[in-house]
Amino acid sequence: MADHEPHKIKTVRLLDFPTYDQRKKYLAAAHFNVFNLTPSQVAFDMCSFGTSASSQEQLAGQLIGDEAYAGSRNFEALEGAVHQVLGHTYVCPTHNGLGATKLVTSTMVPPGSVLPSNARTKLDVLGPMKIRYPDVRDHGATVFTGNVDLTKLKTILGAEPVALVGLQAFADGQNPFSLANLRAVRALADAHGKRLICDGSRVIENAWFIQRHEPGQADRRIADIVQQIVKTCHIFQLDGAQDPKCNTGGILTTDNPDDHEKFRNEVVVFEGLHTYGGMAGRTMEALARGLLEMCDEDEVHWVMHQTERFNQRLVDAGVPLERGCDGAYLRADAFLSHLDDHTQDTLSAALYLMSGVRATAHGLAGRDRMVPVQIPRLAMMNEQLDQVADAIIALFEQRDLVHALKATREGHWRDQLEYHWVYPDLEPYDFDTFPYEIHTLEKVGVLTRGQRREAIRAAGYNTFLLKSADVTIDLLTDSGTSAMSADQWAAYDGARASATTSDEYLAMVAKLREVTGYQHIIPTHQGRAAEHILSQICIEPGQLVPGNMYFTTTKLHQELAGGVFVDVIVDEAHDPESDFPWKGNIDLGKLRTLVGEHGASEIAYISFEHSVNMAGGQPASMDNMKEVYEYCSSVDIPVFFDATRFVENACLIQQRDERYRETRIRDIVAEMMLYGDGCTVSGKKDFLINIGGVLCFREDGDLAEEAREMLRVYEGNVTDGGLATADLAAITRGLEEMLDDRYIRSRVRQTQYLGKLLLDAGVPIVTPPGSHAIFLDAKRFLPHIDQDQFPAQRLAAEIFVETGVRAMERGNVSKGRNPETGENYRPPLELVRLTIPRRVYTNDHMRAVAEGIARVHERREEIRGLAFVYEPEKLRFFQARFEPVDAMLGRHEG
Ligand code: P71
Repeated sequence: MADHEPHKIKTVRLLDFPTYDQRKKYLAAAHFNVFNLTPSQVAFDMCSFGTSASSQEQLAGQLIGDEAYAGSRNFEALEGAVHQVLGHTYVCPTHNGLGATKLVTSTMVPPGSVLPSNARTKLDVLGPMKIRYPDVRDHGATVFTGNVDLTKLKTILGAEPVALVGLQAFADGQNPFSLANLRAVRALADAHGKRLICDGSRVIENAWFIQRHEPGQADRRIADIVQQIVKTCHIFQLDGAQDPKCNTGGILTTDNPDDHEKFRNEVVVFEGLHTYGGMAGRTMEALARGLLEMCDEDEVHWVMHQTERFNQRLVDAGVPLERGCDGAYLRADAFLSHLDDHTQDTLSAALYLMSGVRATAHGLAGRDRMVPVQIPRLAMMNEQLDQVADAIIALFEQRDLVHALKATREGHWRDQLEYHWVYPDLEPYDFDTFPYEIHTLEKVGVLTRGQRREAIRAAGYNTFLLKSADVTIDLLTDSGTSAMSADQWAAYDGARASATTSDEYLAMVAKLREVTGYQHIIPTHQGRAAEHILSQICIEPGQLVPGNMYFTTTKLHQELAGGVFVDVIVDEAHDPESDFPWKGNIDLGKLRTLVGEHGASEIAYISFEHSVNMAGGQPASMDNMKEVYEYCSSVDIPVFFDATRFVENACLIQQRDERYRETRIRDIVAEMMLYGDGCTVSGKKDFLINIGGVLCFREDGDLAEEAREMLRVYEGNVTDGGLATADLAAITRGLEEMLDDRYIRSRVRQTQYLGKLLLDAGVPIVTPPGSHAIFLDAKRFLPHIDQDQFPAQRLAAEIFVETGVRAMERGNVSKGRNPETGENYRPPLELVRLTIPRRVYTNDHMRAVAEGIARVHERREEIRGLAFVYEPEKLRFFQARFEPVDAMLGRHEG
């Protein structure tokens, strides 16, 4: 059973969770037919058609070779994918599944003929075309409920003018057929000289069901079963908006050149040319890639696991449903058994009113009595699905309160229906989860344990030297690793590049002024560039720079400017077991003593970091920021924040300081920034971007001018700092998204969830869990390894071998050597950082991480230390290489 997604999130689409009052308003305006709601009025849109998350390769393909009209290269890609995946020789492209059906009916179904099939949903198309459509599904079947009743089919073949024998894979979303039945249907069709056509839009789900339930099929691969299904049919059709994860598109494939010739001649009439069939080139490209990806064993198993889990939760609560291959099909009449009329639309309206979830029947009114609650393929996380299920269960428990909709407009099609309603008094269901869905994804590494052991050895036991592609869950850093939103990408794409003053620059400055309250905003390519400039203009050689624990690049730039970093963080920060909630605080006593000893003029400025990285992502309290600022103002020492993780700090203030529980994140941030004179920011963290930084000053225009002098020389224009204009646009958009309370809470809660799982498993971590990372305490994890044999470095390596998770050493190796003694510093904190990228991983990933680390913890006694085989002079942790001491001993002895 898959225990986490075999991919990570590449880009997200933001979700609104409309309030109860908004939902009432929207529903009335939609005439109580949820079809009329738009996605922005909906919390979760439970429809699997054209709503799939796509792969990053599909997304990239959208920009390749569009609109060639004749002989397009995208069509060649599509043909190649069809040959490889489906195995048919000929492919006729169509604009979607309807286009394919149209070509088949107009070339192969003469008036008056009949088309027996196992699916009822086809009625929506064939009914209006006046094609008779006898149901040949075996209603007595219990496992393969989509199987054809062969006796019935035989009778029809013998008695009626059958045009084609139709089959649908996972018919109506609920009924799979078996390979045995498929072969028998084919034989029967052959015996009567008829063609078998299969609509395989859900062929993957059907193949998975066969793998699971048909005797002798368990060891076959999905890809194999899919090809057998296709090759057993004369004609195969597929809607691109289903299994191939596209937003539209379709194909019609066959091995028969004469049939293909018919389709080719017809396609130009209704669809487009035979080499694009009414699809844009980009759709063909995405379809080709989608076909190549759709049989991926891990991906299929993950999707089906999600579906089964969702169904099971509902079944366990007694909700009446049919298990679907892509979700739950609620039995509306049983769900609202006290109502006579309009049960489907009433159920849809009630669920929306209560929770904002949209689930609705489509097509012809009265075709069936189901409300499908479909899961958009790969787009939702289990936590979200659990909550959708809980909303349905909560409605089921209150079903007696629901009265029936009253029809005010009738129609044949569901989208035509309109109603009036008296709102039932339902208890609203509020979502409390990640406010985004998955838009595109990136597959993650799938090395075996043996391959990982070899990879870490080749990387000199340094996780910085591993290849990302070999990593399954990458917790090296939260820096530059965020998943951008579709809105950020749109802003990025829409930006007009300029080497002068861009609109994007002006917008970013305005936004940052609003967020920080600081007047002078200077873009830099990333954080260390801002640190370089600040250090150079504000530090006189020999001056002290007190700060709340060092960060590697920050301290290095202070030293390069001739400054001396002095740690004035509270003592609790150095104690991984202390539960003090504000371990990021500056110890005002230490600071006063320092100033008393050296005089204020010897202090360049205070380097005050939010959510202190090296301490474990620990916050400073609002009171501490106030007190430090008050004191420093009184003695004329400037305070500069490292505001890299200021939103996370604000979130922890909201969580831990009673007085701020109801204060919005953006207001907490604004107050925090009041207590400083400026800041450096690595935008690659809280700003939700992959590159960028800023240097800001509250009001000191002279300092800002000095900084710009350096910027022009070292970085780029004063209006871009060396960033692309497009990156500025992504920053501005990210600044808004990071301040969404729902987002930042879900982010910090995810980190805390990982912390809790590890604590529950008895793994020693720095407490309390911080905001961006969980830090393992290597001294307690591996007490038998001396610090000069780098327990944290070894632990990070072992975690990779055990689980494919990449972490980062933050201990003796990172701290370096004391230049005077030449000895390692042996810092009090010897940690392994598990850093959570923003919007990239799900809680199922977190669970897998915790379980893997718990396994390492169980075998901790067998783990040995490391020795340097190569040690660079500066920032040695990046490039250092090691060898296990056990191996070296072995070598020396042998
Ligand atoms: C992190 C990073 C990236 C990093 C940097 C150096 C060594 C290892 C990893 C970067 C920060 C940071 C703080 C608080 C400034 C920077 C430098 N963090 N301040 O945590 O955390 O910013 O990378 O944009 O230049 O993995 P920059």
